[in-house]
Amino acid sequence: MKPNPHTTKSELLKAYPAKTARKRADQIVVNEHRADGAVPEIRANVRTTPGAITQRGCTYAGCKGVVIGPTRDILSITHGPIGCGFYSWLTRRNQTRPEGPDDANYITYCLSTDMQDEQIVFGGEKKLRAAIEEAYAIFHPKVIAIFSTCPVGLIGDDVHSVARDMKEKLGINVFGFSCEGYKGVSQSAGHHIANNQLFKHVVGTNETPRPEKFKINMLGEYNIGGDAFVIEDLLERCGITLVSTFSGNSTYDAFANSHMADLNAVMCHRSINYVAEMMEKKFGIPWIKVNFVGAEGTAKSLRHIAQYFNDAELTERVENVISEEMTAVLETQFDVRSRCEGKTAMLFVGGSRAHHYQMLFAEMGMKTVAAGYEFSHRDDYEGRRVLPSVKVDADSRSIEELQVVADETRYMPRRGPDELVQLQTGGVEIAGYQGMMPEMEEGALVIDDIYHFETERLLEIYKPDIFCAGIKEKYAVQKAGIPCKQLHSYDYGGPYAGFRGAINFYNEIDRMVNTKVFSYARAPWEAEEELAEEAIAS
Ligand code: CFM
Repeated sequence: MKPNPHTTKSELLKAYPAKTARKRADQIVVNEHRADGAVPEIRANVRTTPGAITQRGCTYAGCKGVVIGPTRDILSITHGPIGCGFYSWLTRRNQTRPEGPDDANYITYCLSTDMQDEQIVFGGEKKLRAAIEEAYAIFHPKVIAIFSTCPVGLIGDDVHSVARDMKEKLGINVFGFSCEGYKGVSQSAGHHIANNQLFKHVVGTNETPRPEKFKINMLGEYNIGGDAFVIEDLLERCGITLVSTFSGNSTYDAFANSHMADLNAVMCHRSINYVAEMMEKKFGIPWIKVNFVGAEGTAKSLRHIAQYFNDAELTERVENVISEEMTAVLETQFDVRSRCEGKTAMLFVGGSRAHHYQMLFAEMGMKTVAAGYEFSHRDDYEGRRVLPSVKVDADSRSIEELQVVADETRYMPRRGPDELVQLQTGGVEIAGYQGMMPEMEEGALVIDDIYHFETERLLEIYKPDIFCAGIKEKYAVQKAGIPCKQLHSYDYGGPYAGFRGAINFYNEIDRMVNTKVFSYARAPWEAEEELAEEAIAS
């Protein structure tokens, strides 16, 4: 029998003390669409209850690991105890492809100031200066970024003044991030801080003109498992120039030159919408939401880019690429549907994939019965139309909101107001994102920042055919007899973006949901019980 989402919600809440349950109730929502298309309000981007096991990461992780980390030629130095650097070293599967042996690639390195008790007591700026000089002498990078960990904020080291001095002394770009782990309620704060500094210190600092006709930036695509390579290939075949990607397979110079593009295509809205908004204000570059996860989403995104440029030849090339790819996609879809149709999935991951990957499951005939983000905001759940009513609390207020105005000489609206209206009527939404909930089924459970206790209860109640999360959840889920697909790192798989990626995903999920291996698994104590029963019986 299909579990009732309302009863499930009360079941989850009844384990908590009254006050916690009251607050938590607003973060666990049954998706019910109203006639005007609106969805229920969800509480999001708030502190995790102390004592709960959350899936979330910290602000430093969102800044250093997520947004800046994938850029190969920015030399990143973690200012703090060695653990923060070490545990953020190569743990995200962002791939990069240097253009030749001389192209800088620092991703494989882990640089840290290795703060000790002495620095905690007497300050760490001296050690930071020395570290920057040492790193410069070894690598001669064109840019150095400094990332603050919790103790840096607690003792009051001024990484920004160190960066300014070093910039002058070394003659290269050096800038710092006040991305102390505790700065926000999750890694989401780190995204915002990274966006701000990239915008202040990098975007628009390289004026090399770009002669190409159809120039875009891809925002919020981080090349996990090679996704960006697939997208790059598709765009190239369509004749669309990728000026920069924020920040999968990216370089510093591409960011610096990114204001030369005529369109920003936003993939992960949560992590990078700030750069999109600021580039629109300062340079006049419109942005649209795209989604290259799922064959249908990929086709739609390519078509929207073509509509934006409104060029017959481009449109024809895009249509050709789509039809070249779709034959193989449909063949695999047909095949996997025979085994996967009607199976159920749960997705609890990050700030955009819990939405995007539902499309891939739908293409396989699978149903998403519950989903949620770790750290997204209400607009990622309910759509940007709720933005005016989002309450800004003290935690969000501590993150700088840059005041951006049109650039005196470089502001150039890429499309006139009439053209923008025309695009909207043609189905290309400018600066819009509908969010996850409007696209989810009626009665599906939506849970923000899911706590581990709730994960275990959901598995018992719903027994989904697959659960998607990360490494921290994986083995607990599999011990419950349910396969777990990591949607952060893709386990060892991928790419899953684009048409080719969709085929990869269909095949892997088909294999996972149809394997019998988990039903054979016995915990040692279960085996002992069985032996004891057998002994009694004989
Ligand atoms: Fe954006 Fe990401 Fe995600 Fe994210 Fe992330 Fe990631 Fe993610 Mo892990 S930027 S919000 S902070 S799509 S690292 S590539 S998989 S939680 S859903």
